[in-house]
Amino acid sequence: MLHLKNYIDGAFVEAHDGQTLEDINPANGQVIATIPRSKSSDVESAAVAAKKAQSGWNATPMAERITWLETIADALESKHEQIAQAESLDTGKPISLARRVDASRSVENFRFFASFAREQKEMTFEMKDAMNYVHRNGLGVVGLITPWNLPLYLLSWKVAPALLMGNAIVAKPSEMTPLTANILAETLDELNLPSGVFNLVHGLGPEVGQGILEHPSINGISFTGGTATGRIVAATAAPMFKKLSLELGGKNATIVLDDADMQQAVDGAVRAAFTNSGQVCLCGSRILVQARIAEEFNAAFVKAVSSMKIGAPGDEESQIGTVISMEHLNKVESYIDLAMEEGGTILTGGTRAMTGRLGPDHNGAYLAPTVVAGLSHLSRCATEEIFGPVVTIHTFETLQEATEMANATEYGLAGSIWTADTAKGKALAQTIDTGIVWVNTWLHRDLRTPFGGVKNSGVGREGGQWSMGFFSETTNICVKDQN
Ligand code: TXE
Repeated sequence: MLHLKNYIDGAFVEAHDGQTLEDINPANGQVIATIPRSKSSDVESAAVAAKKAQSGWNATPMAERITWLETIADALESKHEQIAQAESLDTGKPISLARRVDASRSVENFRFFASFAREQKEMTFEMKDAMNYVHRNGLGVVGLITPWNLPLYLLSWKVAPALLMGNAIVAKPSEMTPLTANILAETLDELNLPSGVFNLVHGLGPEVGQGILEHPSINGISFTGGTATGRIVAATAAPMFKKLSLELGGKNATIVLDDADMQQAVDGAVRAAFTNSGQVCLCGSRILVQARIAEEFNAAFVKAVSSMKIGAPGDEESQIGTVISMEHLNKVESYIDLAMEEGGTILTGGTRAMTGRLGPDHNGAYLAPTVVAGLSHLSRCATEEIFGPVVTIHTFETLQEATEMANATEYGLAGSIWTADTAKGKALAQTIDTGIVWVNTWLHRDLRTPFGGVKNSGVGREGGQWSMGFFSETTNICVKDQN
C-alpha cells in the first residue's frame, strides 16, 4: 500500500496533524493508498511557499517557462504507462481508455501550451505619437481544484497554463483519485522545478478545498467539479474578488436527425453516452432522435450498448469498468429507481455487473450500461446530471422541438448533432444553449478553442488564449514618442 504525502515548498510532507484518509479501489473495495487529511494550516504552508516562489517564477523569461513545459511533457511521456495504470486503478476506468485519453492528454496539455505560447506575438497598438504594449503578468498564486473523473487530464489542463503565465500553484486533487497528482509532484521534484512553484495539498473538499478558496494570498481559483460545489466556490471566492473559472456539470443532448448516417450516429451516441462510464462532463446522457428513424435507431443503439464489454479495469478488453465508488454507484442506481417511478422502461442494463465473479474484482462498483426510454424530456432523470452509465432516449418531430428539448435543462455545457446535412447541423447547433456543439463527432478537441459552459455549467472559458488570459493580469504600457 502507498503512503502519499503533500508536496509543499519542494518537500514531501505529512499533514501537520498527521491525519490520513484512505484511497479506495472501486473495483474491489481495497485500500490502494493513504493520503494526508490536510487542513487549513497545511494550505497556509503551501500558500506561503507559493507566494515566496511566485515573483521569481514570474520573472523567469517566458521562453524558459515554455522550455519547462516541454521538459515536463517529456518526463510525463516517459511515465505514460505508469500514469495510465495509476489512473485505471484509482478510477476503475478501463486501462485502454486511461492510456488513450488520460495519460496521452496529460502529456499533450503541457506540449500544447508550450507550442501555442511560442506562436504568440506581442500585442501592440500604435498611436500617432505613442506605442501601446500589452503585457501579461502572472495572477500570483492560483488554487487549482480538480475532480475524480479525469484526474491528471484536468489537473494538467490547469497546471500547464498556470505555470506558463508565471503563477505559483496550490493544487488539490480529488481525495478519491490522488495517485496521478502525486506522480506529477514527483516528476516536478525530479526535474527540480523551483521549490514552492507547485504545491500539492491532499484532503477533503470542505477542509482543504475550502481552505484554498478562503486563503487571502490565493488570487485566482480554477475549479472543475459538480455544480453544487461550484456554487460554494463562487459564494466563497467572489466576495474576496478572486478571479474565478468554473467548469461544472452538464446534461448534454445527442441529437440524431432523420438523415443521419445510421451507423455513424449509433457509434457516436454510444461513445458520447458511455465513455468513462458516462462520467465525463461532456457525455451525451440524453439522446433525442427524430421520430421517422426512432425505431430503427433505438434498436441499433440498444444492440450496440448491450454488446459492450464490461470488465475489470486492468483487463485489456474492457470497454466499461466501474464507476468511481460504491457510494456513487448507489447514487446512480437511485436514478434508475427514479426512472421506474417516473414511468420509464429499461431497454438494456439497469443492473449491477460482475457480481457473480470470483476473484479480486468481485463486488466492485460495476453497473451495466443502461438505456431508459419512455420518460418525459422534463423528467428528473432527463434533466439532472446522473454522471454514470445511464442514458435516456426521447423522440422529436421538428428541429424546433429538438432545440426546445435540448435547452430544457439548467445546464449548458456541450452536445452533438448527427446529420448528413452539415449546413443544417451547423444552423441547429447555433440554437443550442451550450458552450460547445459537435456536428457528426463528439469530444473532438482542438485545444486552441474556447471551452466552457453556459447557464449552470460554468463561468469563463479555458483553452488556448482563454487559459492564458485567465491565468494572467493583462496590463498596458503606453510609451510616448520622444521627438
Ligand atoms: O464533485 P465535487 P463530487 C458532478 C457529478 C457528480 C457530482 C458530485 O454529477 O456526481 O458532481 O461529485 C472539491 N470547497 N461532477 O462530489 O464535490 C473536491 O474535493 C472546495 C461533475 O466528487 O464537486 C474535489 O477536489 N472544494 C464533474 C472537487 O471539489 C471542494 C466532475 C470536485 O468535487 C469543496 C466531478 C468545497 N466546499 C463531478 N467540496 C465535471 N464537471 O467534470 C468539494 N470540493
